[in-house]
Amino acid sequence: MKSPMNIKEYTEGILAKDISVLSRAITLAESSKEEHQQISKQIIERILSHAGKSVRVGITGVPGVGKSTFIEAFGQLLVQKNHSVAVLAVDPSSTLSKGSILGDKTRMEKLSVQKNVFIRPSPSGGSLGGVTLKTRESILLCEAAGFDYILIETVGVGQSETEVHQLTDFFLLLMLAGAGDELQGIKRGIMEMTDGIAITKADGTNIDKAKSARAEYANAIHLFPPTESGWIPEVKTCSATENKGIDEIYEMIEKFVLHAKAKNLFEKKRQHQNISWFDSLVMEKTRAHFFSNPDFLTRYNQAKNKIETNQSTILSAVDFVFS
Ligand SMILES: Nc1nc2c(ncn2[C@@H]2O[C@H](COP(=O)(O)OP(=O)(O)O)[C@@H](O)[C@H]2O)c(=O)[nH]1
Ligand SMILES: [Mg+2]
Repeated sequence: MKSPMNIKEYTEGILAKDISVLSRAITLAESSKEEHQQISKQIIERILSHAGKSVRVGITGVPGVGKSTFIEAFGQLLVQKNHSVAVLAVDPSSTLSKGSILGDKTRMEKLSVQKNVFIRPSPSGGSLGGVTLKTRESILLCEAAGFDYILIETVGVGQSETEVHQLTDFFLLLMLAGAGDELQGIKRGIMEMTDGIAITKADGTNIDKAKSARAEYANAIHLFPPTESGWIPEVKTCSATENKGIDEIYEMIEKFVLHAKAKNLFEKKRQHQNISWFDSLVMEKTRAHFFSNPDFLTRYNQAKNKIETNQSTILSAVDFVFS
């Protein structure tokens, strides 16, 4: 057991970029124990004014597309460019297959031993919404520690992207070049959220396929209305294992950052993000508030029972719960 630290020690440790303190603070933030949450809240209150300066890159795509391998290569490029890098993973499925944490660690072997790099696997347990709340806090803690870039790996399962998108500055979608209809299976919503697309594994016999996929996506992107910011998403190909095209993706993100800064977009986005943070906290509290009320719980259970025994329609059962 490590000796307990007080709030001041936590705060100072984080601001001094002490990785082990940062790591412990994230563990507190992820904990569902009330006492841990209390300490965590106080830490976050204190570091908040130091957060908000990193470039947050969300990296999404179906399992196996190469997210972790891409982060290994991209992270090393960032380090070469003298940036410090924090990597957070948001993968609710990893609670099911505990192996994925191990998988990511081996996939980020070289990156994980670099100075100025911090890699944090997915928080385990909890709902998707819960995971996002925790991820937001982890991001803030990493920002306060002064990381230039925060890379957030999220598995492509629909809901989590939307939530992670809310937390990031640049949303990168990784895609595989498929043999069939390139656009099959891609949810329009995700395409609309992306700031950039990279076709992965553009190496060996896959190069031509990757190039034509790139052309197809580049065309598809023009079918979407331009984003509010005026940024037009770019499509690239890359090979993380051969370290090709990674620098072009870095340039794309840097270009985006310049564009966003010139238009004050970061500030606007952070404001927007704060409101959505506020909203999710209020929602969590509202939920907790209702479910800790015995009368409410009784009506809730009665209503469920009425539905099960066909004594009530769903809609009137809902009315009953709030009656
Ligand atoms: N040929 C090739 N294989 C890759 C590349 N990137 C990843 N892979 C392989 O694809 C598999 C899945 O990669 P991983 O990074 O774990 O994907 P994730 O699930 O999206 O994080 C692994 O076997 C990788 O070695 C690449 O650039 N080229
Ligand atoms: Mg992965």
